[in-house]
Amino acid sequence: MFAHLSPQPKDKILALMAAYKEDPRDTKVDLGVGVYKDASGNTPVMRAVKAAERRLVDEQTSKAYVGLAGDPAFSDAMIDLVLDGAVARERVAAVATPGGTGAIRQGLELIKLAAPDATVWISNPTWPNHPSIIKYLDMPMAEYRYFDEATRGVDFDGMLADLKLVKAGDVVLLHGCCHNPTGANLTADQLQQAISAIKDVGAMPFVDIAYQGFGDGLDADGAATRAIAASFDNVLIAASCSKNFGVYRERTGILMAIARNQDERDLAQQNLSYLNRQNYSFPPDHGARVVTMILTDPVLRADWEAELEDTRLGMLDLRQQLASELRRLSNSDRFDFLATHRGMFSRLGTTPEKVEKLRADHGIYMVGDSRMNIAGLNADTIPVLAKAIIDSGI
Ligand code: PLP
Ligand code: TYF
Repeated sequence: MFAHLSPQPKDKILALMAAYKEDPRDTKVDLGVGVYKDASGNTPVMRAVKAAERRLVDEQTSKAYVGLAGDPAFSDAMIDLVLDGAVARERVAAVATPGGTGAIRQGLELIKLAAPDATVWISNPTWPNHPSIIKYLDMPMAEYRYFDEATRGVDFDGMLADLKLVKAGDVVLLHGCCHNPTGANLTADQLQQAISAIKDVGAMPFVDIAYQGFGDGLDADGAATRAIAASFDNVLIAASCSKNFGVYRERTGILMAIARNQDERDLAQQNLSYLNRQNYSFPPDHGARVVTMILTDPVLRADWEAELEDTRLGMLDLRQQLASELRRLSNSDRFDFLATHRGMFSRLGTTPEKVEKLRADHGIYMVGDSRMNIAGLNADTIPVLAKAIIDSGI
């Protein structure tokens, strides 16, 4: 049996994480996997999460199964957080999923059930698990241009030109905020143009929002998702709680399907519960319950928002410090894009060879496409990275 298996491609980000652990140098710098780290390199359990977990331990009286779609209170709280009334609640079907990845997977499977021939359009580049899961499900896939290698901003002309090639009934996968891996995001005006372009061709948007609160703020980061949700009859939204609640390993996420009306919503809901049943029956509950408690308790929520905002501002400050150090060392503004990018990541825009050289010569680990996790930096490592970038001729 198992002798017939073929080796599978490795996840490059996770392989890099393993290589970093193996590196004996105490000067090494981890800018790899997308996990938030504070200045001392810890990934903390957020205060409100700890408090909610304590309360859960004290107050939870049963661990019996919940339901195929998860706890309805989790759906309500997350729909409110992400959509904030942008569409009528009765149009939104939702299921809890194991993380944002689970939501993406279930969303793609829902598309496959509804429209097996639909092509899923992904940004070039995108989070590698997007194409990986789409390929695994054997769904048609295409790419739209997204990143301008010269400016390190969005190649918006290329994106719009490619969106014109999308066919009616296709699906366009968009990042809700804080684009992974580039850090480059659409302006509000560009977003409106992209929405018009997707409407013109008659395609459906699928929004992946994994970093709400890491870019311009909790509310601002939801704006693009809300604008998209309000503009189409049908939208899929995969939201992850891994980063903004710091509950990575608890596997907490949600898939929302916006339907035209309540009947269509009920059908979507029934299909989503069916898909959960086929894949794992009941979704994980612990993280979802913690998130629900935080979102619905005013004291916990205020503390969570405050800590999330500190986290966001800390990353923004690191960006600005790095851009400013590079301005000083290069005597130019060619790295200013780092301060314009938003979220955890920035694509530096250099070759895999130079990325490898940074690793070999300086112990600086970034993903091969030159994606850096900004949260991996601190006041001590910023000058080290900036000097290494300049010394490597980037
Ligand atoms: N989508 C993007 C773009 C991501 O970067 C991540 C990151 O982890 C996810 C989705 C889903 O993450 P998780 O499954 O850990 O919630
Ligand atoms: O892009 C990242 O680094 C995060 C974490 O298979 C991640 O999204 C990386 C790889 C993976 C799952 C999550």
